[in-house]
Amino acid sequence: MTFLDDFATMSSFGATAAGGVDREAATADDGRTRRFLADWFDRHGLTTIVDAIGNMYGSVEFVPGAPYVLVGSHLDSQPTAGKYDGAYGVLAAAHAVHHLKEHVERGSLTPQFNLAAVNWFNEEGSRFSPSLMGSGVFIGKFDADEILKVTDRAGISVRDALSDIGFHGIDPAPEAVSYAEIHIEQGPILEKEGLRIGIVTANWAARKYSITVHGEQSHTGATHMALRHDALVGASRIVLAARELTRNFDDGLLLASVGQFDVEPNSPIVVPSKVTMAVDLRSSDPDVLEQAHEMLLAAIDEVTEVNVSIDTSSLRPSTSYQLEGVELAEEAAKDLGLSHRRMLTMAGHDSVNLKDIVPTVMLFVPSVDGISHSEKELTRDEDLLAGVKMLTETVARMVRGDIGAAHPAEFANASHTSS
Ligand code: HGY
Ligand code: MN
Ligand code: MN
Repeated sequence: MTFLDDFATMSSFGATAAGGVDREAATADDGRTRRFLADWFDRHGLTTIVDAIGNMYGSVEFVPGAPYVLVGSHLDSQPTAGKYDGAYGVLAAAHAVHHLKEHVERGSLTPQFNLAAVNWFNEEGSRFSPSLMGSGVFIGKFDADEILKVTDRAGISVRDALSDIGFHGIDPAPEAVSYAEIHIEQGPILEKEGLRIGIVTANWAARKYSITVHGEQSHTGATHMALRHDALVGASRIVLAARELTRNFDDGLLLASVGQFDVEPNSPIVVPSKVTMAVDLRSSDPDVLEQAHEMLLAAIDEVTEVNVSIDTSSLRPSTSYQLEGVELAEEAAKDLGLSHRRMLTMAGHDSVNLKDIVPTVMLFVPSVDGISHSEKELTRDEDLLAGVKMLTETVARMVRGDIGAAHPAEFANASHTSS
């Protein structure tokens, strides 16, 4: 099967009528997609490993005891999403790993490290918050037991949801020496500039907030206006304040939205008692993000008539991908004759986590009109295929040891001295 055939099959799980997919983390359709991937690993001689937080690895051991070059992305999606976000990178990783396994078996690639394709659990953070969950546990930023207790809006825990689809695993996660990921750009730059490959140098800074607005429930048709404490009015002021914040900065420097909003009790004849909402602020400039943060807090302070609590507030700082990985990817693109440029990522990716512990390479392919988190998401077949080629060449260089800390002899020494 070719890559495009496999991608078409994979995109049939959770497919929507409008050509996208709907498979939030640990839903039945995520489970179906995962089983397809595990079966693919099996058919291509890769060993499926599932860890306690539901990360899946299709691994091949070349050098006993050596750590792994990991290459992956995520299969979970936003609700009514595009079919490329994440899933493309997982399937590209699987194909790259299989191709390189054949190279090693033929003797045309001498590996220093082992190799595994990865599907990280719950990158999107739409069903279970926060996002980048599986990779966050992998790097030790989150505690697995705490994360397994997180519940969705229906009260179902991560642990139960993963158990229900058969992916609450018991295998230890492999040790990483380096990481690579390919993803659709989700922005318009590569398409506009007519380039095939983006090589990511850093991520935008982001702040995410969960906010609850507490009002007082009463009768819409019988409560005097002066006596109302309408949670929805307070929440609406915050929605508009977030939009207004962006006007304080040059165009494009600050992005702000409320993407999630729940009204209680949500009856036509009841003044709302409670609204829960999620605010997302992002900037390429950390100072701008901090100014926007202060302005948002000030705007929230001005909301009277109801009580506002900020339940969680998290900062994803802007950090750089290791230069050695950027240069490795540039060399690979040059040797393959693929046009490329350096760029930033506005969206979060599992690679943002992985780069905190190992040298990490993040690659982009073009998105038509820059559309993402939409069923209209599209990346052209020739760009998908060029990306698989680029990822495969990049990972080949990582497996032969062009970047990454140690050499096999050093593992032997390390295990002797530590035992
Ligand atoms: O961009 C985001 O924060 C998401 O997790 N991809
Ligand atoms: Mn993604
Ligand atoms: Mn996404």
